[in-house]
Amino acid sequence: MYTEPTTFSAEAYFASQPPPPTLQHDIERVREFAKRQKQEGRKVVLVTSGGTTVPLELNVVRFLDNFSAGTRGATSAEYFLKAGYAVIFMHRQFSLQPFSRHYSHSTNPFLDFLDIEPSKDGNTPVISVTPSKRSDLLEVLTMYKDVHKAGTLHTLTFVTVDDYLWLLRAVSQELSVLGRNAMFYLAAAVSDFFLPRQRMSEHKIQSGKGRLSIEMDQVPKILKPLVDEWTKDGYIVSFKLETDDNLLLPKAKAALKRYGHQVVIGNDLHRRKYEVVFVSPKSPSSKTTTDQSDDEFEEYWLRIPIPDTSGNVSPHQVKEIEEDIVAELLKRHSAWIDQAKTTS
Ligand code: 9Z3
Repeated sequence: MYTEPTTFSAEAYFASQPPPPTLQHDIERVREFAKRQKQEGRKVVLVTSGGTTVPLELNVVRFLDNFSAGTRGATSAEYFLKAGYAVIFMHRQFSLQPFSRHYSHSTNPFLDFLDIEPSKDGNTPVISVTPSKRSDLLEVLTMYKDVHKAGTLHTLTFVTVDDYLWLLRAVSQELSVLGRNAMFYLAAAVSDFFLPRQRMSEHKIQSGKGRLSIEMDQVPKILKPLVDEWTKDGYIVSFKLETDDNLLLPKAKAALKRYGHQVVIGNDLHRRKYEVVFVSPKSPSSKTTTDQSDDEFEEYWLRIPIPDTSGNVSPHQVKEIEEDIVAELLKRHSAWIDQAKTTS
């Protein structure tokens, strides 16, 4: 008989919440991808991106969602690819993706910069790209085609927090073959609370009975087994999102003490596109512990100027903070790899 735990450990969670139906297929593709990248000598980064949902019904009509358009993840994935990394891009279905993000239907719909030219021979008209948009498109399209040809981008999709957690566990286990050459860039906005399947209503929750109360459980803290069990040597970067500035640094440090990974990137919801803070242990080799004092962590602030929003600048010309975030991480990841060589 199923007895529900009061708080879910990762183990209890995976024992009671079913895997997504495509998990086995996804794992096999990731295994092949990781093997090929290893043979070809590339570093691999898992980028998670977008928000997870928490369904309230088994036949789901309603769900809770987490804020995230997927800009951070999709943009960063492009910079990792440019730097020669292979990328596993694990994203929320329909959130932004590398390359196509430049032509998002809401901010830069591609139909708006296609022209129809009358045909010269009286037959089919010709479609052409508006001249002012050509150079940007050419640059994005060239990168996109190159990445396809090189086979360095692998995409996975999640919707619910269940999908996300099952996938994260499986992918991280597969990436352990890469040892220190694997990086985890956990930019997805992951639900903190969920409704276990065993307590979900089968059908649409009916209205007409007044206030709706739903008691949710805490999603297990998945960074702990990620660091300790699933990928012992991977370079792990998590993100901390806050709306209260005063909480950002204490929460980032608390996460490092608790999980013992390499970097927490803190961002404030409203300033996230122009300012982030890297928090990491002062000595990267030291294992963090819960009783570690706050001065054993260092903070590194990254800021870019707030761009001109007059609309005169092409989205492609605007400086993106992810370029600097990724550049900083490339240095840190290399140092982390070199460190293992000198200590072994
Ligand atoms: C982030 O903090 C991301 O930077 C954003 C990116 C979600 C703010 P957008 O996709 O936004 O560019 O619109 N991601 C992590 C959020 C999160 O759920 N963090 C957990 C927490 O803060 C820890 S893993 O507790």
